[in-house]
Amino acid sequence: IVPAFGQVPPLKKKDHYKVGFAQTESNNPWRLAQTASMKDEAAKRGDQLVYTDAAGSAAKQVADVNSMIAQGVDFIFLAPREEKPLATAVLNARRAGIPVLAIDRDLDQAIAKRGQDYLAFIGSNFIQEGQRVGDWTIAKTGGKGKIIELEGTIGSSPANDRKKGFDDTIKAKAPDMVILASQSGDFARDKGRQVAETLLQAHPDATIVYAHNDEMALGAIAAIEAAGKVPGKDILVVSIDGEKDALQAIVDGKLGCSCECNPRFGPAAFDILYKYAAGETIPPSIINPDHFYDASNAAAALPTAY
Ligand code: GYE
Repeated sequence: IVPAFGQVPPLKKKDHYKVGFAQTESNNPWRLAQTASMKDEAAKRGDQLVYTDAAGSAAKQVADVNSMIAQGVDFIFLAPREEKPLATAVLNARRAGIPVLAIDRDLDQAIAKRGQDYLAFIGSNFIQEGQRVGDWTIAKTGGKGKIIELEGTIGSSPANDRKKGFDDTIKAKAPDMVILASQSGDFARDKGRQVAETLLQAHPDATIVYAHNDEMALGAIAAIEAAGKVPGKDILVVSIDGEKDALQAIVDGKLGCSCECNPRFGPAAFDILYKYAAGETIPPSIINPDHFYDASNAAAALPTAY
């Protein structure tokens, strides 16, 4: 039975499921921790997991979702690389009668709607993450500084929202701060280093780097050091995620802060699947609480970091 448009497909109650997990890429510790958490949870519950890695390509990820549909999975966990192309893939799943849960990144609501075309989104409040880093930076600098912003993957919900949260906070609360330049480093360490290198050369007066994730912040720290400057002294670096390398960089004084964004989705994501099958109502947006790390607590968080 194909459900009417605007209705999430039902899920039969079973002990074990064949589920798909469409990962976006695997080139950093955050993604590896997320994949491990999903695989561990599937194994714990005795569910069969069809795992795909889109290797940083939205087109491949669309094909991955289509292949899961063809293989007749019961349910799809999707970590969508970009908001628009993957929203279209979600509509294919809905037409095939397969419920989808968006994990960690969300989809374009003009194309596919939470609670109608797909079951729900579970992840962080990215606007709030940007706001929290903005507030911390203003407090740390007394509201003064010239900022270089390293954006995440173009067209992804965390890049859009982390930019909005931070930029709006600076605009509203710190009239003496300016964002000199803002460019995508694709959430990757290498790309972050390259973009930071170019932007630091073009703007030698920069005093702050805001990166949308730790990988790019670590790339920026390398670029700052290569330029003969001292991260944490000449240039304050701030970011998001809370990876082990980033917590260590905070302990070492090179990174100012990192707002947590937890990658360990397995237990909560599978809970949602089983609750939905049991007939429970699933809220369309499920927001993970985030910790916040700086010099006051980074060392204590290191032992359990990824
Ligand atoms: O912050 C980043 C990863 O989508 C929330 O993607 C996630 C982000 C995370 O590549 O490091």
